[in-house]
Amino acid sequence: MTTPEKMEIATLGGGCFWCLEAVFEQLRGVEHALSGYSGGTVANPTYQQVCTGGTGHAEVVQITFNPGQLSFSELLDVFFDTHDPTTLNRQGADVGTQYRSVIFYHSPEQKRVAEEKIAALNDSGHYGVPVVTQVVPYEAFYRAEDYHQGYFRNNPYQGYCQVVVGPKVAKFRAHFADKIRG
Ligand code: MHO
Repeated sequence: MTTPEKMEIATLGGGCFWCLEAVFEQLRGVEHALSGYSGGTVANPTYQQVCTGGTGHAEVVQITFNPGQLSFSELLDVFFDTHDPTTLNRQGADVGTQYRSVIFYHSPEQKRVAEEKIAALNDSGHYGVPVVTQVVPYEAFYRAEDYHQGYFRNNPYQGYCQVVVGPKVAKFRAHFADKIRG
């Protein structure tokens, strides 16, 4: 008999949640990835409200993962490779605080790992410019509307999916070929 593994939760913002969700749901060790909103001032915001930037939420993906198969540090390696953590409140053409790069930590350990990862990226000059990713305590997550869940999987031919999400997923699959779920 094997004891069930205790799952860990991570909540990450790195631009449009369609992108992050599409990447993380393919990562081995991830049980599920949900698109939603964190870090704002009103409960249960709608997508329309978040899009205005006025509620303060970031588009995020909440990831439930098995730390026995995938560490939080490995999860962050994927996060930092698949979005641009150097552009403040912006990912490519998507501009606004809802697209900010942010790690909502769920434990002192996650906070430490995140801060160490960012320091290491900055020390190595990996991006050539400083990382602007926020590291802030997790407070709440509001699941996005149903049509946002699995958006890339369900709408692969939608324009944004073809132009923005698809290339990010392809890059992830090339860089982390050994970590893709079977
Ligand atoms: N600029 C894109 C972003 C989508 S994302 C879920 C759009 O409006 O379609 O924020």
